[in-house]
Amino acid sequence: MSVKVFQSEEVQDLLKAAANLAGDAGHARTKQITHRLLSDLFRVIDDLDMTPDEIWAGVNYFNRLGQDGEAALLAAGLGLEKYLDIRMDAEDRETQINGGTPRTIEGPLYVAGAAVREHVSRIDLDGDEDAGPPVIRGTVTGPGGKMLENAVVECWHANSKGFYSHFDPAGTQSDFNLRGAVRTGADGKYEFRTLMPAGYGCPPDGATLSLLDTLGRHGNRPAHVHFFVTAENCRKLTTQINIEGDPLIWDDFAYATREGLIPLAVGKTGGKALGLKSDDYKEIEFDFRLTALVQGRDNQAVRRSRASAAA
Ligand code: MBD
Ligand code: FE
Repeated sequence: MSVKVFQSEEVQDLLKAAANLAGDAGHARTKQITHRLLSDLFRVIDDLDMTPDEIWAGVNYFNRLGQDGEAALLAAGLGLEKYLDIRMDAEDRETQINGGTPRTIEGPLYVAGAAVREHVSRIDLDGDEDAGPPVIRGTVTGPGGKMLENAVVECWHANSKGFYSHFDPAGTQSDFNLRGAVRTGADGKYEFRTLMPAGYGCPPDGATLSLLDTLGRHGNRPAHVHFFVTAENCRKLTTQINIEGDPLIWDDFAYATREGLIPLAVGKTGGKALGLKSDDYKEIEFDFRLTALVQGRDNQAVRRSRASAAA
């Protein structure tokens, strides 16, 4: 079958009716986007001669995706979240904002509500036999390289099994294990004492991995640590660092790895004096450079639905 009906008046009228373009009621922007998305979908069905079976498989897939609570995970895996970063990067270039730490995707596993500590936070609340203790430290600077006091660095990462607290399928981690927040002093310094993460893998029975399997892709991320960095009169930075040496660094299913976000992990001794679980530890130094507001506005802070808990 190779019919082409998209351009017909009947179909064009149907699209306008479905998005209520002619009506005054409803939300104009949502109507515009719905009309365009639906139009593009209808066009693809015509162009690729998609069959009813394929359409219903897709509809059913959305149901499964929602049941699994994985829509945001799929958005990362299909590069949609990366695309938003590419667009923000381009906007920054256009407005000549440079010198900031590269942004990279937030991902779906942040939990709001971690206690904010001064300068240093030890965030490994639970033991983890398979993980050594890194210290992640550095400074927060603003436009012009000024050290920022009262900047807040939030950090979250997986344990040695690649599981995040709050979302752990084994359900064995404390609330806020491997999640924390610190406020910088006048020296602009922050420090997290923690345990080394391993890479994340999509839930094996979930809708996301099922599609990735069908595409012949994997659903794994290299070991990484997420950050939000906020300070007065600066734009909120959303970024991650990778743990150097992970074989998946340049094969991340969520496309979050970037040059400039792979600091060295340097072997050190003296961990006992810092209260770490072993004297040998890895020091990861990473400095955050924040950028100025754009016409008084933070144009890179993203509103999205996020988990939260009480610390
Ligand atoms: C993660 O830990 C993550 O960072 C992303 C982007 C997607 C899934 C799990
Ligand atoms: Fe992550």
